[in-house]
Amino acid sequence: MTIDRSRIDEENELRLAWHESDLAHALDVVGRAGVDGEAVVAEVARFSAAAPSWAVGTGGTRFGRFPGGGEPRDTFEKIDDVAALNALTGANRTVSLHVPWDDPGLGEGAAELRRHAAERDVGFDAMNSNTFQDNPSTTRDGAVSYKFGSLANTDEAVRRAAIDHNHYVVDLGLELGAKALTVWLGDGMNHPGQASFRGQFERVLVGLGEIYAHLPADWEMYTEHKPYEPAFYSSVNNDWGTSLLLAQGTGDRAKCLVDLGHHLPNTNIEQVVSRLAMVGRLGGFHFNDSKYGDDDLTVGSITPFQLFLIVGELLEAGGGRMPDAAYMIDESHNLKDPLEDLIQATDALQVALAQALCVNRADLAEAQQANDAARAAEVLHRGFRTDVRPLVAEARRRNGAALDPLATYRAVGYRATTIAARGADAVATGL
Ligand code: LRH
Ligand code: MN
Repeated sequence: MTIDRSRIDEENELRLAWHESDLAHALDVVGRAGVDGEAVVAEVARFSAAAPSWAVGTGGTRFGRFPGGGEPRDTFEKIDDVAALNALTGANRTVSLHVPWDDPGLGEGAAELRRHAAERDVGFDAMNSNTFQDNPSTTRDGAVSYKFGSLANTDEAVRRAAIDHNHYVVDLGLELGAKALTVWLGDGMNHPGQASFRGQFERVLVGLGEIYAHLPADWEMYTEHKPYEPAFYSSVNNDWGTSLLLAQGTGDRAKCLVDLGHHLPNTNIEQVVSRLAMVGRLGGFHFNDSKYGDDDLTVGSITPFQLFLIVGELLEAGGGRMPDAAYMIDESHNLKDPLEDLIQATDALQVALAQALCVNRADLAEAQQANDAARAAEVLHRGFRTDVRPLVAEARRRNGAALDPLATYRAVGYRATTIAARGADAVATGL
């Protein structure tokens, strides 16, 4: 199941004349701000964000889940959908797997999945382990439970099982061609006094050390912080400070992953990004958006200015280009068609990048040096308020993708074909 690229070309053909006049105008507008529009298009075309395997199906909450049908029934079909997504956006070239939700098994299983993905030009991004749910393949068939945590658990047998699971995820990722492991822990407390803050931290640090020791030399490991949920009094890796302590205490190739939804209200996330980049420990991102908690909503749908500022800090860290890091999307699609949501999330990232690239960095630095806050704001907002959509569409077109991916997704009727092939009641594994 893939998207016929000639259909994408046909849809682009319908829009080409408008696009070319819009593009000429956009290049002229940014040129007058001293910004090289062609360089913006090129840098946007270079960008890619991994699709989360756990979000190509419908997500839900504890109050309900409303699958839309035609969802991928296994990891092979999840990769088919990521390939279709990438054909439309040109900017989702990899998938991030979550084990055991995705587990082809070592050996022939992994080799078959790797072939399947390669045939569809989809690579494997950071692998995700899962020691926040009890699953026979991670709990020694129920011999242990993660109810009271995994790496932070006071029970050595539980910690051992969690470390072994992460070793397995690394071994699987190695066979698939991945180059990183993300460790997010649900470990924490629900009740004051339930455990020792220091004890939990020290046990996690030891566990991460044992996982890190198993990493191939060219791999990185990401610690993902989160203030609460599923623990509702404290999480062991609760914020960027703790995540940085864990990464620095584990090894040079241990870095911090910033999930935008894992910050308490009003946290200055762009400053967190600046700090982690400054000390060389910014490993990756889980992009999404939120209004209240870890809502996992569409990237840029609630706080697009914050996203623009975060990307601005990345360009600052990368000398005007996006620094090498694991850019990934982490969303839960409760209402929209998962692929339509991922198309809009990717577009929001491409737009934020183009807007941040349209900020004249020299003018901004000059205004900052002169403590001219009003001018600094003018320079910044000029970038944010530039209509960069033609530049983003051109970047997609140059990647052989769709000028208008959502309209093209609907025009080619991909979801109807998956419902026909997989069934209206086909539901994906995941959250
Ligand atoms: C935790 C999290 C983590 C994943 C999970 C699917 O909230 O962000 O990155 O393992 O979502
Ligand atoms: Mn995440």
